[in-house]
Amino acid sequence: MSSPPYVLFGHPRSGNAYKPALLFALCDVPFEFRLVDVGAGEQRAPEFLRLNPFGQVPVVTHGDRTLVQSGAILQYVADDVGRFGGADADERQRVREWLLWEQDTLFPGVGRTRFFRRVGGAGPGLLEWLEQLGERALAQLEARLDASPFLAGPDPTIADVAAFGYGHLHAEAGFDLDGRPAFAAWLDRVRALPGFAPAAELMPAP
Ligand SMILES: N[C@@H](CCC(=O)N[C@@H](CS)C(=O)NCC(=O)O)C(=O)O
Repeated sequence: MSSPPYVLFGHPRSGNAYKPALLFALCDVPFEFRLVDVGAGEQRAPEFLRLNPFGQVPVVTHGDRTLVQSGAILQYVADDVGRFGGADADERQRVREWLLWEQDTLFPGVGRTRFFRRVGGAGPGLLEWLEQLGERALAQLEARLDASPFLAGPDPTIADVAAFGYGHLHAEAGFDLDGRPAFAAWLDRVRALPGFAPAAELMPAP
């Protein structure tokens, strides 16, 4: 394990910020949490933009390194800790594929649908498009998890951590578990992993 302390800048309602928090918990790696109030626009403050020019959470600092983009952060931490990165070259390739898929399909389909359902502001065409993407993402997860206990293979990896970030928020986006038994069983399997903790516990609001 590495020596400098990890610091996570995030928000308890952010599925993207939950991913590194959950990985730290699963790996029993201590980290300091700093709340960024994205609702109040703190992610666009000049001091935060110096940390992450993309103006988003999560950000993780590790010594003098600043890490952004949740999937890239997961890969960094998995490499650093030597866990959850995939057992061999084939699994590590599957992990990379699912990490990109998560940002391409699951996050917009479930995460953005959840966001617009909560705060409004999406025209009907956009919301419908995002909902269709969410349906597709959950169907693809169901198909994969019907064939394999975890996304990259028999054991959990950062691909599962990434997909759990928004997968577990499906209900807040208006999707249910009907007809998705493999997905439901996988959610339970992830929740049963040693060290698992919910987002609100790992990223407490003051
Ligand atoms: N691709 C980024 C997405 C991060 C992201 O969308 N973060 C949201 C919270 S979940 C955010 O900071 N939104 C505020 C904003 O974009 O102004 C990642 O994987 O880290």
